[in-house]
Amino acid sequence: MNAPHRLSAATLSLLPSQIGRADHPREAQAPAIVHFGIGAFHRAHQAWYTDRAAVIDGMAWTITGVSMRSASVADQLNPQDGLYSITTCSAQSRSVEVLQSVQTVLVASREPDAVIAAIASPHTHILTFTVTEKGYCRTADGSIDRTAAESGSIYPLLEAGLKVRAQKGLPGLTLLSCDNLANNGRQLEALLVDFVAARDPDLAQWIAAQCRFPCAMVDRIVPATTAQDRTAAALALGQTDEGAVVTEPFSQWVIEDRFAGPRPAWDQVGAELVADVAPYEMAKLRMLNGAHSALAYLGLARGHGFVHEAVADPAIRPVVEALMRDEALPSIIAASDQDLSAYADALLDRFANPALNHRLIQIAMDGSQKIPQRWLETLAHHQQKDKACPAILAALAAWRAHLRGDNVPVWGPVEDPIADRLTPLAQQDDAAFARALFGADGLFAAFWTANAMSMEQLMAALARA
Ligand code: CS2
Repeated sequence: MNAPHRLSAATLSLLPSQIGRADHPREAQAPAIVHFGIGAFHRAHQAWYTDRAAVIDGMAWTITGVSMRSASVADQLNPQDGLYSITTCSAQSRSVEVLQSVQTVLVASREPDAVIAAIASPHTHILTFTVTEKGYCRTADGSIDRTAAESGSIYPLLEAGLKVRAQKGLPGLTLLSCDNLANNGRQLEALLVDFVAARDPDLAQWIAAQCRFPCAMVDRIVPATTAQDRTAAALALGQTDEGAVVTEPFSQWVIEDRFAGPRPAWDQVGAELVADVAPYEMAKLRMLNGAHSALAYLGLARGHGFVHEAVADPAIRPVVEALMRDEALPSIIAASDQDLSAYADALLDRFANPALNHRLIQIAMDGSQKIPQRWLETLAHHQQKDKACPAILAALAAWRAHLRGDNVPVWGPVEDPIADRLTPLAQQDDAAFARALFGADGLFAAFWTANAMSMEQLMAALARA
């Protein structure tokens, strides 16, 4: 096909009329958000809410995106003046809109001073984060891993930028974590304050007193964009779009109402501002993400590539249903407006979306960082009541097979920051593997230490996988 123009501010007026876009000016002096980890998820979630809020605010907040290492998103979006399309699709519908909330993308590894200046800018009020679980640089017990934090992480940048603010007498910022961690805001606060305190106790005190770290539950399924998705976007736009993202119609953002200063009118475009995020966050991590990880490892083992294929497999679906309904659900104390059984129904429908092509191998990545909050906290909860969790144990056994390398011939190397420790353990016999991870001194003992009964059940599950 022939798509001569590349999407940009200059070609915006050439877009076909059916392409949605919020009408808003992009002002240089606009209040700003600096976002760390500008992958597809941020572009289809927080940036989408921010774009929509511009109409309500009558003033467009702008986003400066930061990639920590790779220049690929900068190369996609900067030549397009930050513009990109999002295609929302289900079996029944498909719509395309162009978003304008991202202004520019910086690459921290090559221009750290520009990132520090963005944090220190008087126009900046909010820092948001989707740096993935491993981006928080936590040790197995949840404290800061200084070696990881010193090598190309968010922490030195935050420290330097906030130091300039403190020195100039500028107000503190809201640091809003949008990653799938339990209690994500408090974790970020504790990790950052701890990181800074070792070198600059005064600054650590300033951060604790002047900045706010709300917790948030974020939800939208956003698969990694493929070449095919870009071709489809170009067809719809009549222009090429290297930054295109594809997502589902559903989106949810529940944010703890705890800001240091102003924020976009996110609450008027669908986000929920609440006093306590914990029940929403727990339901999302244990039910949605817990089911996702189970689909990934059980699905790959049975030769599936996508979430919608795995959830349709009669050998897998009952396990995933049991994981959500019988194991995760009863471990959660729901908020008054939450119906967790309806939530499970809705999740099964979302997983079945045939238009998304959400890759299981994408979800299987970084299991060591995800499994504690997705499965192990549920196991620990039920163990106290001597209740067995056969579905989670079956999923754990499938994870072990993945770590052992069973899926490598088809899906390539195991991607996990501690794969070099986990793979040799997974290759040992069942008992040695189980003890090394979940025994009294196990790698994951801080989240779940299996008692004698659970150990026996885990061994049976491992023998079956
Ligand atoms: C997924 C999540 O990749 C994964 O581990 O479970 O990215 C999931 O798609 C999102 O959290 C949905 O909101």
